[in-house]
Amino acid sequence: MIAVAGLAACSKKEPGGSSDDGKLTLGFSQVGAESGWRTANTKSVQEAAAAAGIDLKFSDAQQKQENQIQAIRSFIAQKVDVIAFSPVVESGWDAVLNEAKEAKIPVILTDRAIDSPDTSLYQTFLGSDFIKEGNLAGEWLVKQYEGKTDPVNIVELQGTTGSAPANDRKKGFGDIIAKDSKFKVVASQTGDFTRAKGKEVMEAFLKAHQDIDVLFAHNDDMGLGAIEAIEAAGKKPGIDIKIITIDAVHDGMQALADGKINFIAECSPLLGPQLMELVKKVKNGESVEKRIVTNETTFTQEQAKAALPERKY
Ligand code: GYE
Repeated sequence: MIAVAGLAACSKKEPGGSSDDGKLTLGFSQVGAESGWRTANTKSVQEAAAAAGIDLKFSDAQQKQENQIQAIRSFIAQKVDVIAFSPVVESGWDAVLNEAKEAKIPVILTDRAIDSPDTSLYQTFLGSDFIKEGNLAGEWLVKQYEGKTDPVNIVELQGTTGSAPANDRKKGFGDIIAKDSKFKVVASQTGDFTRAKGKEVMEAFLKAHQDIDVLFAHNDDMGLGAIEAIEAAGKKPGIDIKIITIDAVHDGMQALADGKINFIAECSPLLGPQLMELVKKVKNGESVEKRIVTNETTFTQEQAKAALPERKY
């Protein structure tokens, strides 16, 4: 009896959310506009929604979890068909996602994961394998110093504290270099995924440590900010200090091709088209894979030169 009543209540929900034109409505809560990656991701989501005829309610959280929670609550109040979001940090989502579940609005995680053990709070998670990206960065570094015994002093610019890409890239990189004790992370701090913060923190690293051999930055933008700091300190990025980053957005690829970055592990921001397919499927009640991993590659300086002319972002 109870189950039947529940179903009846569910089928009474107005289809199409607040739009009365019969279009599917998607509420999307974006992290912010902190990096070139994010800008490309936003564009991909907006263009793909338009192409799929999906009515997109887009909200920018300016890197604040409280703004994302507010946006999700407002999507629930507006009775959107599907909610998608890229969680700024991993923890603290259970309450608001339970509200979405109560309201029978399916949720899709894009780009970043949450750490809740309750996987019924979302339908699927579409995005990169950040641990693998960190592994790839570490493996490249290990190869560069093969056969050498001198200590290698590494500084690390972490992404946003508590975010899935910062946690996982740190771990992925750390696991690989831990196998050889010559690799030493002499300083590791957050640069919040931005150019300005990357520059500021690198300036502090350079003041505190005279003998930095390698910079591992969790994204291109922080690496680009750090390049400015390194040049201002009279050193040559890519030569005096080897630089490894993640993303492979246009400016990062340009710096790689110019010899200022040494290696980039790609993280694709072009999630829009796949996301719209998933939105349609979950709305139709079709089953979807719980985890969908993005296809990615890596770039050396030579590969960046070859890829740049065709690069879309
Ligand atoms: O690497 C960084 C952005 O979550 C994968 O967020 C994304 C990361 C990306 O700010 O540039």
